[in-house]
Amino acid sequence: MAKTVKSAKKPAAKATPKTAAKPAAKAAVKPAAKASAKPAAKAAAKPATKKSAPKTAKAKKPALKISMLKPSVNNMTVRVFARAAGFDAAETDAWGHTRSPEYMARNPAHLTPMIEDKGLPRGVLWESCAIMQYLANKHGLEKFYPKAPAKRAMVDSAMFYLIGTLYPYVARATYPALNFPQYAGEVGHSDAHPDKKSEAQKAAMAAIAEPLEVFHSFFRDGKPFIGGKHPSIADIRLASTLEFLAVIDYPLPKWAKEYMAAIEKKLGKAYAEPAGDVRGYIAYVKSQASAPS
Ligand SMILES: N[C@@H](CCC(=O)N[C@@H](CS)C(=O)NCC(=O)O)C(=O)O
Repeated sequence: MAKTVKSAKKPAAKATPKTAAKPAAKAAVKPAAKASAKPAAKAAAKPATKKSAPKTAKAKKPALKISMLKPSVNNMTVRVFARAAGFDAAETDAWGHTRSPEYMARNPAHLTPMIEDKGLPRGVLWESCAIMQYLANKHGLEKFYPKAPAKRAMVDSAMFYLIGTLYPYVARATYPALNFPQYAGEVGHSDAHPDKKSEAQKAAMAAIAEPLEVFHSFFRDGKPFIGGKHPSIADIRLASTLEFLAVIDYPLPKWAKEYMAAIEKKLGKAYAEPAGDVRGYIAYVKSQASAPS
């Protein structure tokens, strides 16, 4: 377990996050100070957990620079993975900086999580699943991302299904409660009557049950995790995503609660620490919502 993850910036932000798909907001701000990770140790880029690591010399952990937002489950995914896989990760809080010219020059999609890596053609990579796939490939982390094509295909399918089907429902159901901006073209983003927005939110909430059950019955298929006995990157992605549902008191089925608890138990602090940031943000927005005005 990586004890080495360093947060370069402030604690979980409390203000409204500038998440996905909101037109460029604010004045340009300088990107958060670059974290002080050492340059990627290429040759030594083996995870510290490898049994082959010499016993005498302290095994070097691969260095990793992550730009992230603490309240986000997309970011939580990569933050959990980085810790669980034993990276020497330096995290930079990109809160309020994703639309700055400096950030956008590197990442025109203005998204987090984003990693920096000299080996990449453009030096950076965004999309949580692509980041985990890349790092697992590069460092041979088969425990998280099996190499056998058929097993790998199931992990990929679960992640694409999550990003393409489950996540949009989760976003529509939870973003209004999280005070995150919704995507253009959505009822929640429009100037529709609040009743219509609430109807759309409820419809999205109702739609979550089906894909959720698919993860359980099809992808897990009786196994503790999609990855088998050990959580795969698809499991990290799924458990992190489900964290958002607490903001709407979504009644998770028993299996899902047990599954999330099992992942947290298996990954320990690697999971609990980034989850704490998401949970802290949810507790904060809930306290604001129930506060007398
Ligand atoms: N599918 C992407 C979603 C990434 C995403 O939506 N990131 C949001 C935070 S939840 C973000 O960085 N928004 C900042 C912005 O759009 O300026 C992933 O899984 O990484």
